[in-house]
Amino acid sequence: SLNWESYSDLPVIEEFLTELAALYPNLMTTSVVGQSYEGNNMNLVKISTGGSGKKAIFIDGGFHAREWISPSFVTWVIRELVENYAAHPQYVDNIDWYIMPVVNPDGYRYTFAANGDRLWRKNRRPNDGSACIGTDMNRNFDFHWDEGGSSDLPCAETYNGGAAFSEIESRIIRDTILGIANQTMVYLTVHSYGQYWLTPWGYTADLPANYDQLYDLAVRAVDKLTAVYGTQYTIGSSTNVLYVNTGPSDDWAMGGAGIPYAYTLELRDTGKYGFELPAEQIIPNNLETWEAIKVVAEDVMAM
Ligand code: 0X9
Ligand code: ZN
Repeated sequence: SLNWESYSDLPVIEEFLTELAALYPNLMTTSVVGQSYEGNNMNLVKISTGGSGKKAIFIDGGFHAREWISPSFVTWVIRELVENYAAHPQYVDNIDWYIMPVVNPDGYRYTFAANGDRLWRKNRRPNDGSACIGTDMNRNFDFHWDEGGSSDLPCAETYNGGAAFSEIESRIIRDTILGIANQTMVYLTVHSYGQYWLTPWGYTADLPANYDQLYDLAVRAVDKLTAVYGTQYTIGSSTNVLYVNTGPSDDWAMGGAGIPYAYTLELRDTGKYGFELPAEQIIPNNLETWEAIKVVAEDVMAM
């Protein structure tokens, strides 16, 4: 069963979701919002005490297959909100949480497979007219799509898919977010690595109109994260602190879906182990990052 002492493949994560939802039916429901290209489930967790008109936070993990700490952290958030509800009931009483722990399930499973590739990034749909497989789902969203920092070549790691929303997984994420966009205040997409707390935009060095607010919340969240073990994060807009890239989900969440706050989190580390973060770091990573999520939740409660 799922623990945070090692990394878990999709079936173990799904079993965890099913079991937790069965134990806490008044707090958590899981649904399958679609199937990936290879027929894996696209799971959506809703954590809520019911009622209507509540503000929401949407979190996804596993965009990039090899970033194993991402689903590991996102499942930790689920556990914390549900199993540890009594320690901080206000987060679930006042906020609806929508969480998709593994949005690239085919790629994720491939990184665990004996005949797979631990460092696979993209999804697993074969490309027409090419021997190379997969699209970078974080270059596939329809907001300034294909305007730089993505590739038109199917063999590239940052292949944009050839058209916006060419990928079934991207479309399922899009439709899921659009279904709750009017209540969603914050979109968080969890990646690794680099220890960055990124705001849009990726398509331009210009800053979003609400950048001061985006930045202010990020600083307070990162302060709490750093306070746990001293882990340093870099905060800023994607273009300004990382690189130009177009078609990522956070740009679309703000620019396309109209969600006021969107962030990409790049979790541990800064490159010593990179995507292959040792399992001993899972719990420390998750403990410190959870402190930041609490700050986001407190702000959403005040919005
Ligand atoms: O390049 C990416 O997709 C992300 N980094 S990663 O190493 N996890 O692949 C960064 C995306 C940042 N978001 C925007 N540029 N808007
Ligand atoms: Zn990533």
